[in-house]
Amino acid sequence: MIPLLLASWIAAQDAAGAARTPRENGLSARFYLVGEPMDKLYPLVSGQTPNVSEVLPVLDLESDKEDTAEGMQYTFVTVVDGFLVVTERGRYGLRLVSDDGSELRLDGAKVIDHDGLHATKPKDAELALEPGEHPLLVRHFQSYGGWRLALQWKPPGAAEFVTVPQSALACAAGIGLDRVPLPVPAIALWRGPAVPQEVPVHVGQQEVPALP
Ligand SMILES: [Ca+2]
Repeated sequence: MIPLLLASWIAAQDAAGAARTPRENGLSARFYLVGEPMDKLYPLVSGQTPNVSEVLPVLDLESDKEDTAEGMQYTFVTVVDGFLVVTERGRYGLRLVSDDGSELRLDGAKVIDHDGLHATKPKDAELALEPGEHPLLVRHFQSYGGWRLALQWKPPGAAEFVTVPQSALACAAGIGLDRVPLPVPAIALWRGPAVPQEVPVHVGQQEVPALP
């Protein structure tokens, strides 16, 4: 009984949220020039302006064919967020392909931990998903050499992983408009002994509390 009530409440909240914030298909991506080597994902000190902010139709970036982060390709942090839009209940394979490290959070939980310095390689998870919008956050860092960041999935019944299509991605409408001229001062990473903050999640122009 309680799970049913909880599911109804969550569905109502989802519906209310969808009504409040206009959506467009795609994901919000923000790139932050770092200017120093990194060996893992570090939280960003909050309140910093990204060097590039745009809405991507799909997440399938590669250094050799993308100029999204041109001029800052050596060391940068990428934050991508929005929603995974599921129309069919079932078990979904999710895959992050990255160079260097990355992680995927879905519905507030870290579902793929692909952190650390590494060349392009995949890491997978399999989740049971209900229909609806699932808040999604991808963090990524690039520290020299080539770079890559892609989000793929294997919906129920599919045989292979494919790039998550634009129709299954959503973000708040009208947020991919900032483009800050380079060069700008390098951003600050949090290197304190504890991690008191996380990368803020942007939904529209609103900065919402960090995910657990
Ligand atoms: Ca690299």
